[in-house]
Amino acid sequence: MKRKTNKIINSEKLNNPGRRTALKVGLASIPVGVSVAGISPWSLARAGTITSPPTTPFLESMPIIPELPLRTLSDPAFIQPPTEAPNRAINPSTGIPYEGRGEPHQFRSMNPPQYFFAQRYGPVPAASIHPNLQPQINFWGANRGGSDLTVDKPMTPTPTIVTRYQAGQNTACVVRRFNDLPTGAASGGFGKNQISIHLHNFHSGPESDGGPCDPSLGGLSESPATQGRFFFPGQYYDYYYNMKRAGFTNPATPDGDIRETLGTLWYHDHREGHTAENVYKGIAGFHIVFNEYDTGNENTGFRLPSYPEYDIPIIFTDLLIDPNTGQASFDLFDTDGHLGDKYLVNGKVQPFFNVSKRRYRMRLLDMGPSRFYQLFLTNPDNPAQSIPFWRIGNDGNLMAAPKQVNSVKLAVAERADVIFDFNKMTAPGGPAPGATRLWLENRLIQTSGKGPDNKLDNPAIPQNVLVEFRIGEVVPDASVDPATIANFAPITLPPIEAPIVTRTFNFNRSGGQWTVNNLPINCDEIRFTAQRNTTEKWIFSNSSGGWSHPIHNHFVEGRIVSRNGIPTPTNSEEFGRKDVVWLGENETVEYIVKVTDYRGVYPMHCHNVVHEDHAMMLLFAVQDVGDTNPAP
Ligand SMILES: [Cu+2]
Repeated sequence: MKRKTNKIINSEKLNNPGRRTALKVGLASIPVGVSVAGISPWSLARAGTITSPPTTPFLESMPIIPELPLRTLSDPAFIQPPTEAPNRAINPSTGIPYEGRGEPHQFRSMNPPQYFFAQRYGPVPAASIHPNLQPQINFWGANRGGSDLTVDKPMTPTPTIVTRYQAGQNTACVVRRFNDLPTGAASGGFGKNQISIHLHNFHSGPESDGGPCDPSLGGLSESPATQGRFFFPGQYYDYYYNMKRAGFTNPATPDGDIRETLGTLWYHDHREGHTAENVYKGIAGFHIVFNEYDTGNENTGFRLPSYPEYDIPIIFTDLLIDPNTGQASFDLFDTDGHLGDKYLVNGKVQPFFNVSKRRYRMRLLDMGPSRFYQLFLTNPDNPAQSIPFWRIGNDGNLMAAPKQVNSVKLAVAERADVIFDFNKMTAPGGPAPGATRLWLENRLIQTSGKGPDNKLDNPAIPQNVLVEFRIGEVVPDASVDPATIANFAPITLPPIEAPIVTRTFNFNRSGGQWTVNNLPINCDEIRFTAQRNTTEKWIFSNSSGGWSHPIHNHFVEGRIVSRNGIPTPTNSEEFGRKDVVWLGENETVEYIVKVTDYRGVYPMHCHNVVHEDHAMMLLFAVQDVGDTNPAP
């Protein structure tokens, strides 16, 4: 079958050049700091050509990310009431539709929204990320929903959203997101003020998924009159989350299948072609879902450490600071991937964090853009110690049972829920007796955006540290020791059903671009259609040497059933549900998914967001009738 040429994507890319191939010859002779073609010199600084200014670690405390408050419908944010159909009436003060959404909320009448949140996306006021660095003036973020950005200021990471599954109850919510980003070119030379906010791994209808684009909703059109997926300055977009597990349309399970329970999610911009820039600018935050068993209260259910005191979301990225400007720089022309040399952790460079001698749940998230991590706890005063801890979650899921580990590996977008028991670790007979501080450090060496070097650095090198935990006194702890948790039943693994279709996806490089089966994203093309309520086997393959790709598909998570022909061992951290697959060089992974409930268009892509933007992504659909295309 002949494939359509995508004229839109080509002109889009030329208007905001992201192609290294087209321009690298010309750029090579241009010194850093000289503006070309209207592109800020900041955006030209590249890892290897500059080094961030020196910083002294552990000068400031790691911030706790604030929670997004609930609002009532009488709040000014809801002067235009939330509606099932998108509000496409023209706002007389902007001349464009009030709402950017292009489709109605699916299945909303089954669970009408009960809880309402608002957020306004805008520029973050000059933000101190470290006392040795200049305040950052090019960050974007979201506020806590107030209508006055000078009072309720946008922040990054964006506020944590907390919602809940509750069987037998309707806990559905709407998150109204306003785009208050500035019009015109983005400050700093990178970023696109048209946004689409994806709730990573939630079982959402396509209209609330925050996808990159959709052929039926304007493809890549930049006209607010036709575009229905990303929304523009002056518009809002209502995201509806029914807070039901997958399977809720099955009359036998109106609350969904409890085995499909999700917990540690995150949300971020997903605008086609500009995701890396917008996430690097700061549009990323946590969305945590509690439930009847993982309650957020250490006195009930599984008795995991209580939120928010002892359940700490931690999001990290790596920044490159241009010493000439003092600002975070992003190289639009390096499509290998972006690497920084400063770890930014909850918005601060290499902070410390005061903890007590008790158990903490920490939710670790690699927000990219391109770095892979292998995280260890290290006693800087005795680096030879090996300090095990407990992993209880992988991506959005509790694992089958807690697992004691010495490290966790994270590709971009992957999460790990861990339990650090600072009392037991530092007690006599523990792995770090008497330790007064521990470092959370990344020992995985990575020297280019292509992927990690598959080598570990030595322990206790200060620049590898994300955060220093400073250990205080013993305090009461009602949580249970993970060693005593045999499993997380009834949240267990669903059975793997026989696939009706097998499809192969080769993540490779073709024509100077990142591709899936040799094709870059085309926002006007759906590459395959899965049949609703059936199971498929997807084979992810990476035959291009030297590259690693974290593969993510929206809408449904899956099970990694084999890696390089070897069935996933039951004691593997990968033995469970996953929404990101770390696809290393020359690897092949078999992944099983079952698509349920919603109909519509979703993407599959590499979550090295630079690869994603250039353009390792495809669109697929879920409908009542599917196809059997084996190599979409
Ligand atoms: Cu990739």
